[in-house]
Formats: sequence, C-alpha cells, structure tokens
Amino acid sequence: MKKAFITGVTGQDGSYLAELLLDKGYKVYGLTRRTSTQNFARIDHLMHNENLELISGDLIDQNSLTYPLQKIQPDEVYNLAAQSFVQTSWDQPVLTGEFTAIGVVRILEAVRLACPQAKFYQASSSEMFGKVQSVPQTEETPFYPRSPYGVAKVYGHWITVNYRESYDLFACSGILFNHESPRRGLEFVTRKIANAVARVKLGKQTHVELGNLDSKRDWGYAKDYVEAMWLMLQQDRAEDYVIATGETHSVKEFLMAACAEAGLPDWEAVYKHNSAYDRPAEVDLLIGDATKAKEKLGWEPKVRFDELVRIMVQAELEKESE
Ligand code: NAP
Ligand code: G4F
Repeated sequence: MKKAFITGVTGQDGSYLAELLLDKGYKVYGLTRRTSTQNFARIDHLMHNENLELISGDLIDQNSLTYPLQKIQPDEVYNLAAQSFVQTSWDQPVLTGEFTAIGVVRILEAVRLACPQAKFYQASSSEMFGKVQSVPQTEETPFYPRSPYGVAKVYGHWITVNYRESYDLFACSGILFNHESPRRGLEFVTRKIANAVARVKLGKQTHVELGNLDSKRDWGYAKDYVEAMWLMLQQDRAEDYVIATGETHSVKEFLMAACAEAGLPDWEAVYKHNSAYDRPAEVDLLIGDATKAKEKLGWEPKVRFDELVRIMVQAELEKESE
C-alpha cells in the first residue's frame, strides 16, 4: 500500500487530493493544526475511512513535520498548506512569509532528513507571474509577484528547485492557475459570487459587494487539478509544470455568467462596488499554457468555465435552499 502525507488536508485541494488518493488505494496521512473548534468540514465524509489518519502539526513547528515523516516513511509528500488568501497577505505579510515561504523549507528539510526517498510536491501558484512578462504564461515565463503572498510563493518555488538540484530530491513544483469548486473558501471571488447570487435568487440578500471587476483569471476546477499533482509524482523525473485551462475571463464575466445560471436577468442590479476589496497592487491578467503537462503527463482540464460556473452556482442554490 502506497503512503502519502498531505499538508493542508483540511483545505479545498487537500480534501480533493485525499479523496483521489484514497480511491487509488493509498494510506493517507493528513497534517492538521489544532484549532479551538474543529474545521474538518471538507473532509468530514472521509473521517470514517480507516486509510485516512490525521496527524497534528504546523508548518511553523519543525519537529511536528520531521517526526511524523520519520515514523511514516511516506512514498509521496504533498505540501498544500499555506496562508493562501492574497488579500490577507497585505494585512499579515510576516505570517504569510512564515507559512507560505519558510514553511516550504521546513517541510523540505523534514523530507531531506527523515525520508529523502519520498517524492515531493510543492503547491506553486500563477500569482508568481503577477505583472505578467509574457502572454500566455509558461514554465519559462519570468516571475514578477504583486503581493506578499506572490513573493512568498516565489521563495517556495525556488527553494523546491534548489533542494532538487542540491540534494537530488524528487521535488516537483506545480504552477497552478486559479482553481475553484463548491469547497472553495467563501472569501475567494468565485465562491463569494456563486454564494451571493444564490442567496439573492432565494431572497436572502439583496446584492454582493466586490472590488475590481476587470481583472482576468484562468479558472479551472479543483478536482481536475489535484489529478495533475498526483501525475507529476508518478513520473521518472522531477520537473515543474504549469497547470491551467488556457482560457481567461474577467471577474465581471464570472458575475454575469453566475447571475444567468441563477436566473437573475440583471447582473448590474446585484452588484455594488466596495473599495475595501480593491488591492494595493493587482494582477490584471492570468492565462496559462499547459502544453508541457498535456505532452508529458497526459493531463488536460475536463471542466471549462461555463461548466465550472454551473457547478458552483447549482451547489450554492442547493445548500442555501436547505
Ligand atoms: P486553502 O483552502 O486555503 O487550504 C489551505 C490549507 O493550509 C488548509 O488546510 C489550512 O489549514 C492549511 N494551513 C494553513 N496554514 C498552515 C500552517 N501554518 N500549518 C499547517 N497547515 C496550514 O487552499 P487551497 O485552495 O486548497 O490551496 C492549496 C495550496 O495551493 C495552497 O498552498 C495555495 O496557496 C496553493 N494554490 C492554490 C490555488 C487555487 O487556485 N486554489 C492556485 C495555486 C496555488 P486550516 O484548515 O487549519 O486553515
Ligand atoms: O478569488 P481571488 O481572491 O483569487 P486570487 O487573488 O487570484 O488568488 C487565488 O489564486 C491564486 C492563483 O493565481 C492562488 F495562488 C491563491 O492562493 C488564490 O487561490 O481574487 C481573484 C480576483 C482578483 O483580481 C481580485 O482583485 O478577483 C478580484 N476581486 C474583485 N472583487 C475580488 C473581489 N476578490 C475577492 N477575493 N473578493 C472580492 O470581493
């Protein structure tokens, strides 16, 4: 039985990845942090699976990473844990650096010392491209991050490359573009919009307050993207890959499509601008070219923009109707 260790198992991607690996017959160890109230909502349905074991630890506590890895001797380690909300990274830049940047070298050190044979995945991000230097963005596009989060991810990315080159670890970095789902945190724009339009439709709220509607993102479906993570670790050689749909849409387009899906004819009546959601520095346009992933991993996104909007809005209509 293969063994996988996932940091960030309670998050959107961690929950889908745990599901995927359990389905494939893995024993899955998920790192969770102690909180005063449990936040296992995304993995509740997996809690009775005897092949899922939760391990208490934190990316800022070195021994809580090293000791479990020493004991478990996993075949694969997926580092998905991070302070992942870009807006918060301006309010808490130091904490973001601790978790999202230095956290990566802590887990890499743990792997190097405790289980150097394990294959390692780092959750890199298209936020590293920031003020984009070429369109579309590929594995060769230079980074120009625009937020403390983006800067922290650049560190995490390069330290992963460096540990691969310095210590011959099998360490891969997946440069994933935005990916969404009904399990997305409510603060991210797609879930915020999907939830709001469902509530407006059901008469539970009148409108949604948003920031910049003009920025464009390459939005995919989280379930498709965790498959790409797994595929990267099934290769003979550790390499870095862009994972994206190759399509880009503005926040306004997402809002319009979500209103249409919810049966709200006038999207402008649903929206109010609130400058509190504008960012000190914006990433205007992201669009990825995942040709390398297609050619080497055989990976392609199954869910496209319209289908993603449908999945998210219908999930919110169902939840909000309960
Ligand atoms: P998410 O839903 O915010 O989940 C983040 C996870 O990290 C949660 O399980 C959280 O635990 C955990 N975590 C945070 N700080 C931690 C710490 N100090 N120690 C241990 N665990 C900690 O994020 P996601 O959307 O699943 O994204 C997964 C990873 O991919 C992140 O690294 C993110 O930056 C990166 N990424 C995401 C996207 C995207 O579009 N979703 C794109 C590119 C890259 P709690 O539940 O306890 O908070
Ligand atoms: O949904 P967002 O907060 O995602 P963002 O900033 O693109 O970051 C996400 O994707 C990254 C990959 O590129 C990940 F690395 C990162 O962890 C995260 O998952 O914002 C998307 C866009 C931004 O341009 C933002 O300014 O939506 C715009 N926006 C407009 N109004 C808003 C809002 N974003 C949020 N969260 N809330 C608003 O009210």
